[in-house]
Amino acid sequence: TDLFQSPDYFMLDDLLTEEHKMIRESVRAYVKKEISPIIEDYAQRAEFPQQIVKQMGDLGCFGPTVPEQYGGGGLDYISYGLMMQELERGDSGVRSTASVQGSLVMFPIYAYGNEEQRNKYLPKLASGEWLGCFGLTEPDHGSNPAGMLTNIKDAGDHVILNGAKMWISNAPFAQVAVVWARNEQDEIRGVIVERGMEGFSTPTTHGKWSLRASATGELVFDNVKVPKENILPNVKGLKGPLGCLSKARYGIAWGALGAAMDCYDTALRYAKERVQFDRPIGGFQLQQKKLAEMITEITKAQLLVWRLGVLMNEGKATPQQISMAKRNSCEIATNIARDARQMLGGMGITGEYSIMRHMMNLESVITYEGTHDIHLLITGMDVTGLNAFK
Ligand code: TGC
Ligand code: FAD
Repeated sequence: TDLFQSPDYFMLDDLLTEEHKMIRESVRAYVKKEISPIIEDYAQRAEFPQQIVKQMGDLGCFGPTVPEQYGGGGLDYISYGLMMQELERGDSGVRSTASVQGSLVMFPIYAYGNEEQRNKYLPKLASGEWLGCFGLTEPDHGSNPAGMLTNIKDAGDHVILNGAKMWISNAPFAQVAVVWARNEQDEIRGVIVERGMEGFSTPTTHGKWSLRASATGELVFDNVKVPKENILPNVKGLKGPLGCLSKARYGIAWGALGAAMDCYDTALRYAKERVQFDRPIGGFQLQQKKLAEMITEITKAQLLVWRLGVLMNEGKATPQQISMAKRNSCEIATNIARDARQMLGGMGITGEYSIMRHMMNLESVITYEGTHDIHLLITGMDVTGLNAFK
């Protein structure tokens, strides 16, 4: 086929079912047809391609692990991982849109919501009719969300929401926001805020050099009256938002590999074609070292995320394992993108090739959903039993 090459050095396809491979092919074909031809242009213009929301909904990229009765895919975690891998092969911002919608908006409504909330929101989010966003980070509380200031106060049949969230993916276009706020009992609660509620605004964040094709914004709450029926009843405390992050970080562990694969494929093809000193640059040992290390790291990471997917399916994956995989994939993908970019020489800095865009995008991916440092400290705490945060 003329679809993208998929590095598979250790025949990992043998570990996938026919259904997994079909899902991967369909998302790969979608990316090839609808994303790759347009994405560079949108990124250059720093514009969000709004049409992808409905397209990804139709394809089943939103909430693939949510049960079918709510519009989800009823699929396993390997399927979800493969979808994220293929979307991020196109662009990390496209994968971001899907991560937020599925893991950070649909998952909490499914896992912590009641039946009315599930029925009201999930089918419209799954189909892409509505776009959602997730508000945890605040201007003064990023890595340490436990310190959040955004708050709700009881006012009879509703609560009054005040505060602000920052760096929120999808915010400028979202109809629905899952927002984490502190109540008067000092508990962190999830509330569903809808566009149009008085006092709620979503100013766009401009000037990003990364994830330019993804819309980022603030969420500002100025005495917003939120009906009590919009509070997620079944979770209290930071484990609510952190539980969502576990699902999204898992998807990113697969997704960042997609970006790495695209950089590797591009550099490999270029190295075989580009002639300097009368031979293809791929014949030089220095370039071979880069390519050999890329495929080695991709292969190791593929095994790690596949195993993590099996543990997720069995309900045995720990947040610490997810942190390690997210961190490792981001680490290798950023290194691969940088090396691949150098292999293309001057061409590597242009939009003719996807590498520079991936490289810049990955600076967000290595920062959001917990920074590289935070994930390292989670592993450090796990192996030593000593908490470096407190
Ligand atoms: P800590 O005391 O460790 O934990 C509080 C409670 O939460 C539980 N827990 C988890 N549960 C599920 N999954 C996880 N990953 C969990 N991690 C912790 C924990 O067991 C405890 O439960 P309980 O029952 O005892 O109350 O909390 P801490 O305040 O010490 O925080 C630790 C730390 C630093 C690891 C945490 O704050 C953290 O992960 N910080 C990073 C913040 C972060 O990742 N923000 C992401 C914002 S969202 C985003 O970036 C979206 S980008 C999406 C896109 O565009 O793709
Ligand atoms: P800070 O927490 O201020 O960290 C600054 C530096 O200090 C980092 O290097 C960090 O590693 C380091 N540091 C912090 N604490 C420690 C420590 N204890 N030990 C050692 N080093 C430490 N958030 C959402 O809620 N929803 C979203 O949809 C969302 N989308 C995003 C999209 C983009 C494009 C970006 C860039 C961010 C997004 N975020 C989102 C926010 C993201 O999760 C935060 O940026 C991230 O958690 C880090 O917080 P911060 O930016 O405040 O950095």
